[in-house]
Amino acid sequence: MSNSAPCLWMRGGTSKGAFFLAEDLPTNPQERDAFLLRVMGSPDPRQIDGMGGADPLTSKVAVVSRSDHPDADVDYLFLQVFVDQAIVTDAQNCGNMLAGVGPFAIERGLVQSQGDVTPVRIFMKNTGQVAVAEIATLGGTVSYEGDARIDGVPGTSAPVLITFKDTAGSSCGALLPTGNAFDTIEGTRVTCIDNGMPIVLLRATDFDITGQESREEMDANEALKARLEKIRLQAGYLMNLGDVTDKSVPKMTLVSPATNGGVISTRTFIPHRCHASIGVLGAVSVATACAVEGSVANEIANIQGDAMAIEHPIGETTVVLKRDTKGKLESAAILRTARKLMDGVVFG
Ligand code: NQM
Repeated sequence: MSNSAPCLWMRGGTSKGAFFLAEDLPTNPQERDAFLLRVMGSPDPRQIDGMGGADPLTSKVAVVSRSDHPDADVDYLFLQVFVDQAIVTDAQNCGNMLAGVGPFAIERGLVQSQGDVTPVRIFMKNTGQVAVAEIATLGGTVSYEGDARIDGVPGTSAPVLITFKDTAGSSCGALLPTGNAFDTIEGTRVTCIDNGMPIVLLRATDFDITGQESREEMDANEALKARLEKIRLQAGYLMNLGDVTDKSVPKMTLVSPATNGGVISTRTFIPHRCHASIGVLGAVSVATACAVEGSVANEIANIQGDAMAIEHPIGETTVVLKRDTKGKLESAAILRTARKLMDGVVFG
């Protein structure tokens, strides 16, 4: 079993992790996962013996290769390495790490830069759709510096504009996998939706909280987390995901009215810890739910157009929904940034 591999460590959006060429990792998934657990230092709440940051958002892996897909330049497989359990899962996608895939593909020569902005077409293997990321390539090399700003990341960087198409039902087979705008699970009204990320939306007030609590307050609320997990395990079957005990989906998003001029306010469990902000595809799914009549989000959403600011613990993430002439959702676009942090060899 190999115990080292070339690796680029990058921040992608509000996540951080390891980017590998597929050819540099063991082909056997068990061997690959054992290597990645050692690289991150899992299972251990502090990940002290590895590179992981003791947080699901900094314990992530992107595996990239040239694509055979007719509409894509590269394939991207996302792997979530659990922090305190020996689990590596491909059961979810990650739109934040996705922001680093274009720069990585150009850095490694999988895609040639073209002019000042290079579009990189990325086949997301976890869910089977193509996303297009526009990468700044001034002078033919990837530029990381620029004036784009996203909540959750200090300072500014070059923009990475990402457009998603055909994400409805990416993991669950349908945008509304239960066939309903809302369902009742364990006596609680929920909306199950998948527009790139399977999400269960719930009203914060149904849990006797305001929905404005901090990430730390949410994480400390054991009664809330136990009730959410009970609902999540049942939602897994209703959403065609089966037994989700060891899966990182569906995410659980508590919604409340927006307080900063956005469309809606969120606190998202991913699924056992509260997200510092919100995932990219999570935000796309929440924005979509806001537009679904009868959903638990729609009744409190303050919709003013197709640019939907989804509020979260440390700011907002704006999703731009584009529709065809019949009003059917065609694509969703989102602004991210990325930064190269370290290029070298990592040991497992
Ligand atoms: O929803 C965290 C993140 C994510 C996923 C998570 C993501 C997305 O913020 O597209 O990016 O939900 O586990 O990195």
